[in-house]
Amino acid sequence: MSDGKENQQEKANLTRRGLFSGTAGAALTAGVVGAGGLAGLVGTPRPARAQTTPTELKPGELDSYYGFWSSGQCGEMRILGIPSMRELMRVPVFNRCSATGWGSTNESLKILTEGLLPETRDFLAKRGMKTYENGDLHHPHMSFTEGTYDGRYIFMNDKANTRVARVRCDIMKCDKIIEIPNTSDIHGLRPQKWPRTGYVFANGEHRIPLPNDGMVLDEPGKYVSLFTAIDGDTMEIAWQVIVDGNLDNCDADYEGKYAFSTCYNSEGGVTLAEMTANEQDWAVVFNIKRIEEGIASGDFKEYQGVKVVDGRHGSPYTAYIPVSNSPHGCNMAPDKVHLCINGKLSPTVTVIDVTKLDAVFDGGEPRSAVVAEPELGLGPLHTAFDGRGFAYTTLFLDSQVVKWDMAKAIEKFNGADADPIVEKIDVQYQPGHNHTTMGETLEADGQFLISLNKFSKDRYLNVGPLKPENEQLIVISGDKMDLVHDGPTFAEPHDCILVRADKVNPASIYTRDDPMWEDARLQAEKDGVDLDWGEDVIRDGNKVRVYMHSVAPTFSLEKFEVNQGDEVTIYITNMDDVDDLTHGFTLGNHGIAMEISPQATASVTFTADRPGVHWYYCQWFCHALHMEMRGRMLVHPTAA
Ligand code: RUQ
Ligand code: CUA
Repeated sequence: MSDGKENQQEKANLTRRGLFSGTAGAALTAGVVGAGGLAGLVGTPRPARAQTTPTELKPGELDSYYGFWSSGQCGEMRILGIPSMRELMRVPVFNRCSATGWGSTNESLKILTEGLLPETRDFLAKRGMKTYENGDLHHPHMSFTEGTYDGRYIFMNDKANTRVARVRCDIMKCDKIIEIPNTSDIHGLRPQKWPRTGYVFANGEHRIPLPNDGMVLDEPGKYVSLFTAIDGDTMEIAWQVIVDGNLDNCDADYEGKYAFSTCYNSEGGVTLAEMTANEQDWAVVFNIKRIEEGIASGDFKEYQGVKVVDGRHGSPYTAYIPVSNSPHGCNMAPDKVHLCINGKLSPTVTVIDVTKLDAVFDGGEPRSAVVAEPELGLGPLHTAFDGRGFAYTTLFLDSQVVKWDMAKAIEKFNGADADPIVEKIDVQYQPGHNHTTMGETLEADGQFLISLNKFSKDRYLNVGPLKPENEQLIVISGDKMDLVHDGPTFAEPHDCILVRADKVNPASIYTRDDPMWEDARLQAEKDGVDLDWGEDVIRDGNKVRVYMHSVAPTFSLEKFEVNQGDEVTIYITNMDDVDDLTHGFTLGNHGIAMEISPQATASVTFTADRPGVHWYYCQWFCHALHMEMRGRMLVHPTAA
């Protein structure tokens, strides 16, 4: 390393240490970190931390947790390594992906279209679209078995276009997307924790008429919001419940009895002023067994093929527990007992003892299940847990995370002179979700906390008016919270989960019988082509099917010919079976590119309406002769 570089490295280290040593100082000095400015910062020694949780990885060392990240309006899921905060992968879900061809390959289009409602398909077809091109992915959560992550699937919502998707954890690809009928804008999403997933619960956030067919328009009193239970195995809708108010976030208990949602807009308003007029809104409790019994006994109405029960006030299916105005986060503690409802507009978190809910459903007073309501600070949005009885709540307005003691909060609620607040730490800035390692499972281990901050302001080099967000890693294994890392992210990761690495065990290469390309397999059989090693050009009227395989650095067809106007489908199987040997297929000047990972088949269909010579090439660097991995499509002009 040259002196200059070393100096820079040293500066970077100092900057980091300096910035972490005092957050007030950081706010003042960020953006003016010249050599001179640094001296003052570095002079402030940071308190020694009791280092029980290693945070810094050397090159080549592996992270101890997977982080599964939402990406908000980017529509994809991201995988990070924790504690390094390195971004490891992006998994396209509701978005389009230029690299992998998600949204243009036949395999991805099938997943993106098969779960759409017929009405949506028609609507999109009229606009020349097969599926939506955007999504707003907020909440990725893994499937559970007996209260902990089981490494099968990750489920996630699309707020923008009212969908729920599933990612297979064996290959880290989305395999199902469904549109949720009868409701609008899926927001909160959580899987059932016990005995297994089971149901995936999803909240329709915005209230609309049911049915929303134009017969009711400006009559907000007739709008409703629906809670949906999806069968996580089949990705079919099990049932829906009509509720009062707008549903926001949700969670489930550790007994398989109840699911919960925060619910605002008890006013039934449509403007901000109307929606926040009441002093109180609710936590809604869904009684799963009663709902299942209600459906079995025929107490439902069917809308768009879904069984819908009426869970508005007075129904046997729900309980509405009054909490302060406009609650947001809804977080079940790993002690199996306490549910935290985050106040947002109120400085409080309402703690509900879920063992008291049976009595509420037997006619008890709804507030009798509330066992604490600590005042924590301004703008509490989400709460995470360490498995040791402490809770960590983000304070959006205060730009802080507050660590508090649940037992003390309960004592205080019962009149004891107790202070539940243990510590507050500044975060940069405006935190939304937070999450602890394994914190939403019975294996919560209290090692790390991530604060997902909506604003980064001065924490990074200025990149223009659109700023990244800032995600901060906080060590929580010691007595004091210790902020150890800033990580910029692009719009807008709402939520994440931190999963112990041994819970997830993805494959390194595909198996040839993967269901992902079932259609290609069936078509090759019909065409009498060996999908693995064969290559052929099959003409079927003006449909042409081109089969080839790839082995670095070649495509088995270096040339194929079609006629202008043919509908061409290209099937490529990657017969390499070594880690990292992904090939690609990019067809020049056709807007076509796709990923073909080891032992996978991928296909794409297009109309060959440009006569001439068109090169295709491999866009995944696979070999010393990768640049030469290419071929030609010759398109014969049709006689005019
Ligand atoms: S939300 S910042 Cu979409 Cu989960 Cu709370
Ligand atoms: Cu195959 Cu590059």
